[in-house]
Amino acid sequence: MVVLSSPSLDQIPLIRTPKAAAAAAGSFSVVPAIDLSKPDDTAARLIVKACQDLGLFKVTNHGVSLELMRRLEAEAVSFFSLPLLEKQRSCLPHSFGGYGNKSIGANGDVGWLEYLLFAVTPKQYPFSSTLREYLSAIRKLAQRVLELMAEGLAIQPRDALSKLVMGEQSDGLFRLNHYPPCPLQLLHEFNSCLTGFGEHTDPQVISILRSNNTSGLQISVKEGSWIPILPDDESFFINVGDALQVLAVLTNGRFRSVRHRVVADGRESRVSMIYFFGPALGERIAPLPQAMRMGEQSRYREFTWEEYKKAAYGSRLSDDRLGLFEKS
Ligand code: GA4
Repeated sequence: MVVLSSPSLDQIPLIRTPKAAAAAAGSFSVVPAIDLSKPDDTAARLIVKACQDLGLFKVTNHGVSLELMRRLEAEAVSFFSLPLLEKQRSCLPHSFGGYGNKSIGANGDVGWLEYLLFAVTPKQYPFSSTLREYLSAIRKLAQRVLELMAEGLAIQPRDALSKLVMGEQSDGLFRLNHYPPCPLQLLHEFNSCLTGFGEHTDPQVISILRSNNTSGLQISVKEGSWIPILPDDESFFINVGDALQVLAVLTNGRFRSVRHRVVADGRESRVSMIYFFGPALGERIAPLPQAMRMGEQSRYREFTWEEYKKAAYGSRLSDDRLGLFEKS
């Protein structure tokens, strides 16, 4: 278990999270676990089903070593253990957002967390060799999963989806989040419902998340009801983002950009690392023609990733961003 103190978050403006429906009954959702060592057609079919049912799945036998995952986690823990001033001063090369503390985005959202957020492109140099190694392993994983997805959707060529996010110009982001423990008194006051990262969907194509063994992640498949996800530090959780929901318009059901949030546990430190795979800024985000039936229309007007990203970054975390692009 990771144990970190929370000296830097003392003044956080706290927000209560509405209780999760399923949590009240004490049940946890079982996220489909897709074994990547199984034959491709099996994995491909299961991935597509999970993207339609929940918009979330986890992968096992993914080929990324647990040692690498733990090594990066340990580096994150040492970074977050530094004094606040040092963290704030830490200037990452090519940093996009750098270090952030309780404030999320630019429009007033807050949460019980601190983080490092920065842009990743194949040419850029992340701040440690462990991170470089990790990002390269996750890129390979994303490529594999997106190729399986294309296979499951019967889309040709096999790299139709993966090439959107693998190019030199692709707009990837990486985020290290630390949700510190909080004083017991506060936990009681908030009835164990302290917002870590408020509800939202990810704007990108897919996101690949790994966290330590702490609970906190919840998803919503029905408005207003939340399902806690059992932690699993050996698997990667992969979720559908807004861009993929638009791209994968299927005749037999849509992919869901899953609404998710993190409720701060308060007792344990949660450390998560997420790679968000976005396309190049000029990429057109429109349904893949191969997946649509003849004559079928998209629910959204056409837009580029740049337009969508601009709208997303001007929105509040919980906003329905795709709604802005729906045809009237
Ligand atoms: C959600 C997914 C990623 O964490 C992120 C977030 C971004 C940010 O933290 O700056 C946003 C959020 C995320 C969507 C709406 C806007 C932008 C905060 C926010 C209020 C890095 C991303 O790409 O979009």
